Amino acid sequence: MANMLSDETRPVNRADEKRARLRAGLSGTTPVVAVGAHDAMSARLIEAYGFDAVWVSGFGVSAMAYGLPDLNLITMSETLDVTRRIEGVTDLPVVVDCDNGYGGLSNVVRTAVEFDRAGVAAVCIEDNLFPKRNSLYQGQAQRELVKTAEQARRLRAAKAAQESETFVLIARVEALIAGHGVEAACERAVAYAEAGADAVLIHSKDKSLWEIETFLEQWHRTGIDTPLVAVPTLFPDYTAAQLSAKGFAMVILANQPMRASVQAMEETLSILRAEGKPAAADPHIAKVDHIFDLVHTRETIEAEEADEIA
Ligand code: SPV
Ligand code: MG
Repeated sequence: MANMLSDETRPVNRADEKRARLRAGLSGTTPVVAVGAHDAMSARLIEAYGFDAVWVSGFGVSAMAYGLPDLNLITMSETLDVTRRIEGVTDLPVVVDCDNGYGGLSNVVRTAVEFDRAGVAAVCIEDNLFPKRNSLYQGQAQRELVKTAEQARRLRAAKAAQESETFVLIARVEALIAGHGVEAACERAVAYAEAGADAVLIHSKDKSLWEIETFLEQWHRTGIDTPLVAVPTLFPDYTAAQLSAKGFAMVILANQPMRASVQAMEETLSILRAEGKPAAADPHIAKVDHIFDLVHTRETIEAEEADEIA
């Protein structure tokens, strides 16, 4: 009977509602703050602490779920697998870092289609050539980008292929990270916006914010109103409100929960190693009951045992 309902009375499905919330945030005046999750528990905690969206971090999933470096080693289906677990436990819009879409044009298209079908709010596709290198890595690494026109063609094809109207495609510009300069970065941002990207993520490692400020000057002169996204890992003193005032619609705090988890585990393991008994670690770690609560253990048991047939 659902198809007999008018648009006004048809229930909005969960994916559409989350996408609508993300889109409203991107076009609103207060910034959407997304935080990086690497698993379902980190996503639950991000929601519990009142953030607006979950960023499924490629770095986080590679390192935490697979113990691997962020070098395009995890596949689309492995990312989708972790994403489904995250999507299933949070009411926040989920924005998935799909690296470079795992290959060429057809891989980018398939990535958009599969994540759209999985009900996530958004994917982010970057212009690093396969195999990508994590943008924060400071060591020697070749950083090559897909040619601008080819990346625009891939993004256009992905937008044409998505099956829902509301799915959000974020195009990520790596030109500043790869050392191509502000002008090249702006050219790419314009090309990706014109290809139909719903938002543009401009990544930078410049702590002084000179690159970002200069990019923003050039970008604002184009008059294009596609929302901009920032990842301030390496300019961490700017608040989301300050970045919003500069023109960013969304701010991604990409990896702090992963780094918190690693530090907490290392501190606990070193205490256990030194003291040899669990009591030494107990004051520093979450209570077992807190974990039970976070995953709704009591409610699940009650539902399972309600009206049990004797
Ligand atoms: C990630 O979280 O995987 C990102 C952000 O892509 S960064 O590591 O800064 O490139
Ligand atoms: Mg990434």
